[in-house]
Amino acid sequence: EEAERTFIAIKPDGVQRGLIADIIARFERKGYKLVAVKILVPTKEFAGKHYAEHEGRPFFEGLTDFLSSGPVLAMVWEGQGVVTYGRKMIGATKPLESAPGTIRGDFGIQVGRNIIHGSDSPDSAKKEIGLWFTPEDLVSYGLDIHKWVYE
Ligand code: YYY
Ligand code: MG
Repeated sequence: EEAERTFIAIKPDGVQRGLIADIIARFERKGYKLVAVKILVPTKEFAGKHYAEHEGRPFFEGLTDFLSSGPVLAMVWEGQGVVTYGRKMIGATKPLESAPGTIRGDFGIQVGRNIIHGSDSPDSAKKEIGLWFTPEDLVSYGLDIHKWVYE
């Protein structure tokens, strides 16, 4: 059975606010494995591809302008339940509706500055990982803590 993976990106606001280490620590402490990571400034066109499902919505221009406005930390995380649980750790789309303890709940206020992206399904995860990374970018390695995280 194939390992479950999700695409996580810290948006320009999260990078500028110095939240990279805090966010990585949350996924790491949960027991998930980091299999790819890079920092880059996406072009507006690339941001549009990433958010293609939202093309035509009133917030699309602002959203793609914002995602391409500065460095983004793109990551792939692996582990059981990582797509759904990753979204739980991220919180609701609107930070003021995100529970305290979630990333958006702890760090954000407005929807257009909600710090982080996470794939919403295994299908989107596959698409987004394929858009942001090549297969060779994904590192395959064993993690010795896994015997303490998984039965
Ligand atoms: O998956 P998630 O990021 O939680 O929300 P989406 O509904 O996919 O929207 C993507 C992105 O668009 C959201 O993170 C912020 C922005 N956005 C917005 O600026 N205003 C909205 N009313 C809805 C979404
Ligand atoms: Mg979404």
